[in-house]
Amino acid sequence: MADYYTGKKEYFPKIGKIKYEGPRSANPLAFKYYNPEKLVGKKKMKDHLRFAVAYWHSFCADGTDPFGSVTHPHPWVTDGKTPMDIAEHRMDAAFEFFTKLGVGFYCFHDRDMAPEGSSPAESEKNLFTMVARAKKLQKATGIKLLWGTANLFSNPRYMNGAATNPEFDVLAIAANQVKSAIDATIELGGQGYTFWGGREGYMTLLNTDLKREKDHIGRFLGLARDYARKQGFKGIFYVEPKPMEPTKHQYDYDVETVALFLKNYGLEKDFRVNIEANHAELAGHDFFHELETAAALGIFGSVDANRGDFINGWDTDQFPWSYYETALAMYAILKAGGLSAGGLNFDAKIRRNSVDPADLFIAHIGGMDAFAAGLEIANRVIKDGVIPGFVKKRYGSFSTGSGAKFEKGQLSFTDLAKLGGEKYGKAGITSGRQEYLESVFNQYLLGL
Ligand code: XLS
Ligand code: CA
Ligand code: CA
Repeated sequence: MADYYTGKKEYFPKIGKIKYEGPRSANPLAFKYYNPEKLVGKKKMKDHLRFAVAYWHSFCADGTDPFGSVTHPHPWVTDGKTPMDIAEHRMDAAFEFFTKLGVGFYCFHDRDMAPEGSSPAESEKNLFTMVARAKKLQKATGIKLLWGTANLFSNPRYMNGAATNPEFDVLAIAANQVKSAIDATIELGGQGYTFWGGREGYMTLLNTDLKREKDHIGRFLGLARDYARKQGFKGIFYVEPKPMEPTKHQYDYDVETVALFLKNYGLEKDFRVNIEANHAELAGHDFFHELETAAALGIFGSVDANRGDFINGWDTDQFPWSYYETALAMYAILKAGGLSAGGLNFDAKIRRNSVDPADLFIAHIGGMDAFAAGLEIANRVIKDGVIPGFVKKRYGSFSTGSGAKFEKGQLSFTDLAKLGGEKYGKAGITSGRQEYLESVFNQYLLGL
């Protein structure tokens, strides 16, 4: 059993269970808006928001960037004797963090949890040793696995892609790795399994057969799904769109691109999208757009809640803080029927110069508060009904008469043209009232 639970070692000894203290609290280690048991509409906040912590950024990332070395020397790493020893201590620290923070879920890559061995068999053994420990810790704490995934981008063998690698052997090695990661996810009762195509794209088309690569990854995902279903996996598969970085062009560019990809390869029944706010921005969209698009296409699944920086054009993976962003996101999510089996995963890292051990807590608390406030604002928008009512009315001409017939497919193009001929006049000169709606939204933001 883990160090923390046997009382042998605490990794965050100065920090206790984080509590809700309300908006006026000056305690950085308390929630200001996230009050897990509070009812918002018919559900508790914690059930609306389904927060998850990302294992990789929180317990593996060490502040290294292309310009500098480690700034976060984690005690579970510096005290560790072997890679497996480090992995065990890291997991204990992780579960201590999850419980003190009070989140219900976590997400992991195979290689975050267990070190790669010198053979596939050794890697699998390492992973399953750690899975056994995680299973005990999940049972002791009630923390659940939102989704698992395989890291198919760090090892040099994946420099030309994994499922889209021009060499068949690499694709087969990736399958071997994904099989173990799926088995691990099933063993831990994971509610989802994610595919993020980090190196599944190209750096130049001069060396790339785009058609073959897309066919290969389409087939790969289908085979992985069939395997997982056969093993009894009942959860949701996610593709996580991202337009670029580390490749120049990634095949799962954005939600719309992924939707077509899923249809083309017969994956649309089992797969949904895991939408990351930061990736939406990199694709030239806003987060709201990607969420609404996914909902419209019936593939909305889960969320990576980390944002970018509008001034920087890369994946900064920062914790959310803007109420506009979280309120618009929660508005889209509530309209889509909520998160169901998905969650809000903080795929975010503290800044390199955030070196106080409390910073990891404060970052998550801030992100959770931002989404809790966003949820309340979105709930007010929906409850009050002015904005949704405006939209409904705006399309009212399609709800009755000829408009309704058109939507039901009861008009031919000739019928339509004939009606158009009769409708000449003032049609179309109607205000979209954007500024009005924006100012109404601002009122909800302040709770009015
Ligand atoms: C990287 C991605 C990655 C996925 C999981 O940009 O966000 O962290 O979420 O592989
Ligand atoms: Ca990211
Ligand atoms: Ca992500």
